[in-house]
Amino acid sequence: MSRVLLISSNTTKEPMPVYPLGMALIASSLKQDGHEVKQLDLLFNLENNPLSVGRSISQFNPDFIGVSIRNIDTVDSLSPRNTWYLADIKHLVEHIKEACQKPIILGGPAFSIMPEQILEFLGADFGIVGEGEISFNKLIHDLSNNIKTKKIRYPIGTPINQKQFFSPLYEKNMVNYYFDESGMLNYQTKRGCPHGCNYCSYPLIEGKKFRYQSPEFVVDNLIRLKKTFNIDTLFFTDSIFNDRQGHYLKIAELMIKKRCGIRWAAYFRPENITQNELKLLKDAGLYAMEVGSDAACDTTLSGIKKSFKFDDIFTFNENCIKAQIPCAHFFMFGGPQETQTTVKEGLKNIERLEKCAVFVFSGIRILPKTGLSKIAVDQGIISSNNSLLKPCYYVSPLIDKNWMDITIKEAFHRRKDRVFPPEEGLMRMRALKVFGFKGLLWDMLIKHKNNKSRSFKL
Ligand code: B12
Repeated sequence: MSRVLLISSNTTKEPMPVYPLGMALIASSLKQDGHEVKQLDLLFNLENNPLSVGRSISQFNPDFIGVSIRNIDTVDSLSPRNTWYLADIKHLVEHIKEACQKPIILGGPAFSIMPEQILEFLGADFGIVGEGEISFNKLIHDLSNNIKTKKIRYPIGTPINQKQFFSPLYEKNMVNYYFDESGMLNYQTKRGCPHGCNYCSYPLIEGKKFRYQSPEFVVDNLIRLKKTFNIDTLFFTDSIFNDRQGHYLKIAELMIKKRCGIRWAAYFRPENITQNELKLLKDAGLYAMEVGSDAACDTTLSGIKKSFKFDDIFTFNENCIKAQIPCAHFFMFGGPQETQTTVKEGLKNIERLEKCAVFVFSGIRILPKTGLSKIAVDQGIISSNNSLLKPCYYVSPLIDKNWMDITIKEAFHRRKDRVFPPEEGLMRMRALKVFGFKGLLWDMLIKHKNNKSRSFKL
């Protein structure tokens, strides 16, 4: 059996610190196989001890080191911080190499989006694309037995099945830190995304088919989380919570039946949802929805290959108002087929969305192996040999970005529930945090009848 040091390299606290769930799952699967595991979370540890990496390596003396990489950048073309997280992670890898000569294995959502580029840039030894629970154990087995192996493994082709899901190995001191800082913990109930949106990386990370945990498994884990750590609020990290098969409703039913007592938020796709379903979700603890509306008119929705129309977004929002569930819609302007006409139409459409928060991004981060990257090459926006490691944004050649940004800003002027540029939202969140507020916080920007204690005068 091996000694494995897992390091979560993510240190960003914006928009909130996010518990390193991927690392907790890898730790769980390694433990189950009998390995000795230490989880080192840089965000939590560096605050307490900047020397934690070197110290952990010399104290724990690992045989293997796994580095989890969550973010590449902020996906925000207007971010004045212009953050590119991989630079710090390169320093981390150099630091590890100075401390020991053990194999460094990379994984995580950011790594899975551009594995070849990141492995080369960081100079690590191996990498696993997509879910790592079973494949990490196999890699360790092969390396320990001198079995020849490729530098990068792609387990997405043989995804883990329903019975192979693991319960995350949450650690008490980390849970306390993240819950205190962000007011929530996280849990994933299923993997995969069957939708073919052309800019999106989710199928690269999780595969194209939904793979569900059984409702019993989910709810037992939630109850354990609550009992062990006294956690009452969480975010379901599923790419999309409302799958068309209605598996999410079964989870909600069981949460009610077992009196789970947890309030939660999740990502929703703006598709047909009935009042009865919304009531069920609310009874099960749903308190806020982040809606992947993504483009603001039918032309640009079809430009990014969405199968819904703006009317669906509108109806979804109206249903949520009736059910009194706060919603935040996320839109990207500047995608394929964006013109002055579609920007104006989109802003008019957004005006129709009442009692909700709206966040707008300008341009779309181009990621490799996506339909958008092909369009960008065809339109001469990027060259075909661009590694896309550094932030690169698609902006429709039919639009002047400056004009678009100014027009959106003017349209949202003086509205607290409309956020553009995205950094504006971070500033509002920071201000609220100073007053001790925690959580998603955008729900405080909306007037809702059932939301009195958390409402802002607009
Ligand atoms: C939910 C989510 C959020 C929520 C998180 C809520 C919460 N409290 O947890 C919110 C809205 C807050 C959020 C914010 C952001 N997010 Co986000 N988010 C996601 C999402 C949909 C799921 C992440 C998740 O938790 N998955 C579940 C866990 C269990 O899976 P996992 O971490 O991938 O781990 C598995 C594998 O990756 C692998 N693995 C993980 N670690 C390791 C380590 C080793 C050694 C190995 C072998 C394998 C391995 O095995 C794990 C188990 O199978 C992903 C997209 C996606 N589908 O992955 C984007 C994603 C991670 N986010 C992204 C980004 C950019 C951000 C923000 C920077 C956006 C912004 N400007 O605000 C912030 C950063 C927040 C932060 N503090 O880090 C990007 C990151 C890549 C990139 N383009 O840079 C993603 C991939 C989406 C995208 N646009 O492409 N996010």
